[in-house]
Amino acid sequence: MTQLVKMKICIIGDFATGKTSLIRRYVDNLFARDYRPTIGSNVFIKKIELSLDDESYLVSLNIFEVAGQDRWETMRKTYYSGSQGLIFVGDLSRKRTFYQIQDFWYKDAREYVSETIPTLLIANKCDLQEDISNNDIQQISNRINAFSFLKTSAKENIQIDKAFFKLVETVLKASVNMKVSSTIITN
Ligand code: G3D
Ligand code: MG
Repeated sequence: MTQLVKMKICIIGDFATGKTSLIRRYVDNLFARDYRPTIGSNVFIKKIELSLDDESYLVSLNIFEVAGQDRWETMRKTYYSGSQGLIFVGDLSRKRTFYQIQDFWYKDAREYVSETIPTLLIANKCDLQEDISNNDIQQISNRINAFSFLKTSAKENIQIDKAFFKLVETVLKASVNMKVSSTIITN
């Protein structure tokens, strides 16, 4: 029997790091954009099937992306609340975007979500000249408690499925381990 799971994740990072491009690549044909002015974010939905410990799951993944910065201060609570996983996105061609994750975005998220929330760091635009070393990315990854960092290119379609899949799998494992049955709807 397949268990249906609803999962909310947030994708966070500076303007123009490639958040929308990554999601569009990932969600492709099943792309369902729903701009909700009340939330101030784009919400994208993708259904994913996966197996874990002899159970099969159909995950309805809701990906939230901040649409504009203007209303961030008032909207961020709604945005983060109830999210089960986080993806921080830095732009490999702009070192500063990674330090912004550590100094701003991570701290911002931490006001609303637990330190233990499954977190992935995406280093996007690996098709461009890199402006930051792997060591530096690894350090930032550790500081924000990410379980891993992955280099991607939304332009060249590199490692994008893998990145989202890893996060979904990690969230699912964490919720199964914690027996958070409220996130699992069985029918
Ligand atoms: P955002 O949602 O984080 O603000 P976008 O970022 O997805 O809107 O992308 C910002 C710009 O970066 C876009 O360029 C987009 O095409 C480009 N971009 C996104 N991902 C990659 C990538 O992996 N490699 C390269 N080379 N460019 C990328 P434009 O010029 O359309 O504004
Ligand atoms: Mg965007």
